[in-house]
Amino acid sequence: MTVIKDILARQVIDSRGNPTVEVDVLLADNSMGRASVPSGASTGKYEAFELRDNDSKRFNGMGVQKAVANVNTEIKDLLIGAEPFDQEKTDTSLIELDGTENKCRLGANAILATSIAIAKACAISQKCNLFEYFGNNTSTFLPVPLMNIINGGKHADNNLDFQEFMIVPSGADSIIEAIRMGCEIFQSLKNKLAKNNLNTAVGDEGGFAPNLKSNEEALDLIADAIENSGYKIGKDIYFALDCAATEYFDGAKYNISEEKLNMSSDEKVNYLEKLVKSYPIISIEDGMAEDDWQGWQMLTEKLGRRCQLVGDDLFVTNLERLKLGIERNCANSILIKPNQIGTLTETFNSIDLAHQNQLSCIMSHRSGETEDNYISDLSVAKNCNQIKTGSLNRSERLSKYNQLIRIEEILGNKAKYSGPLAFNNFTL
Ligand code: 2PG
Ligand code: MG
Repeated sequence: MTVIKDILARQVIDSRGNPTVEVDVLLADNSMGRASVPSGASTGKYEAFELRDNDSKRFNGMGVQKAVANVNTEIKDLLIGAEPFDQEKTDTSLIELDGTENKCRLGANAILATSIAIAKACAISQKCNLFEYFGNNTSTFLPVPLMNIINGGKHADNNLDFQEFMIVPSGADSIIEAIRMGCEIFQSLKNKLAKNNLNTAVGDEGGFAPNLKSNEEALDLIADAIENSGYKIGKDIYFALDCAATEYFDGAKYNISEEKLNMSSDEKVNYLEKLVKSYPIISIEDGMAEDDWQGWQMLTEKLGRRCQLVGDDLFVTNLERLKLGIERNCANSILIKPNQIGTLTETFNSIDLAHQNQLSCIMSHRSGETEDNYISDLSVAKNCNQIKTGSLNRSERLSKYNQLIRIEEILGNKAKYSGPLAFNNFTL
C-alpha cells in the first residue's frame, strides 16, 4: 500500500485569462496525479467558496496565490504520509480541516484540485484510467453531449439573455458520431450566420454570439443549420436551453430585454411552455431563478413530464439543496459541477441521491475552463448519461470531447452510447 509523498500547487491560467489552481500529487510509488479547477461566470449564490486574492495590483484581484499557499502548507501537512485510496476519508479530512460550511477558509478551488489530483494519482498507481478507477462493470455508457453553439447571457457580449442554445445529438449511435454531427452543424451554423451578415465571433464556451431579435430567431437559425447538415430535428437532434434565469430575475420579474418582456413567474412558465410546443426542446436548465421555488414548482408541474428540467444554480451540486428540490417537486434533473461543492465525494453523493430519486444527471464544465478533462471520465464512471461541455471549438472544450472519443475506443465493443435512453423519462 502506497502513501502520499508530496503535494505541490501552482497558479495556472484558465480559458478567460484568469488564474486558477493546479495541484500535483505524488505517491510513494512515484504515481503522479495533476488536476486544475474551472471557474463560473453565472455562479449560483449557494456555491462553495472560490478563494481569490482580491489584490487589485495582480490579475485585477483574480489571483489564487492564497488558495495555492493553502495547498502547499496546511493541506500538504495534513495529507503527507496518508493512504490515498479511500477518497471519502481524504475528502472528509479536507472538509474538516477547512472547518467552514462553504469551504471559505481554504477555498473550494484549493480543496477540489487536491481531491481530484489524489484520485488521478490513485488511478495511475492502479494502472487504470480515471473512469475505470471510479467506475464499475456498468460504467460503459458514453454520455449524450449537450453542445452549446449559441452563447448569450454572461458568456458573451451580445444582446441575448438566455445563456446557452444547445444541440443534443441523441440520435447518434456512438460518441464519435455525435461529435461529428455537432461539428458539421457548428460549421453549417457559421456559414448561415455569415450569409445573414451576423457576427461569427464566439463566446466563452465557443458558441457563436450574434445579436438577435429573439430566442426564436436563435432556434430558427440552429434549425436551419441542422437541416442543411442533413439531420432531422426531433429525431437525430433535439434542442436544449440554459436560460440561467437568475441572471435576469430582479426578485419579482423575469426581464428578457431583447424581446422587451417583463414577466411574472407564471408568465415565464407560459413563455417556456410556448417554446417547448414550437420546438423539439428536450431540456431546459435554470428556467426559473435560484430562489423562485414556487416558480420551479409551477414549471415542473406544467412541463416536467415532457421535458428535462435541470437545476443548476437551484441545486449547486449540493445534497441539501437537492433534498429540498425533491421534497418540493422542483426540477427532474441536476447539473453536476464538482467545483460548486468542492470535493469528489460530495459530488458523487449528489449524483447518487439524484439517481435514487429518478432525477437525471448532467456532468458539466464551467464557462472558465482549463485543458483538464476529468469531467469526461467522471461522466462515464458515474453513469451520468449526459455531459455539457460547450461548443465544437476552443481547446478547453475539445479536450473533454476528445477524452470521450478515447474512452469509447478503450471500451471497445463494451461501449454504449446513451442515446435516447438518456431522455426516456420524457414524452416529447
Ligand atoms: C452554467 C455554466 C456552464 P458558468 O450556467 O451552466 O455552462 O456556466 O460556469 O458560468 O456558471
Ligand atoms: Mg447553468
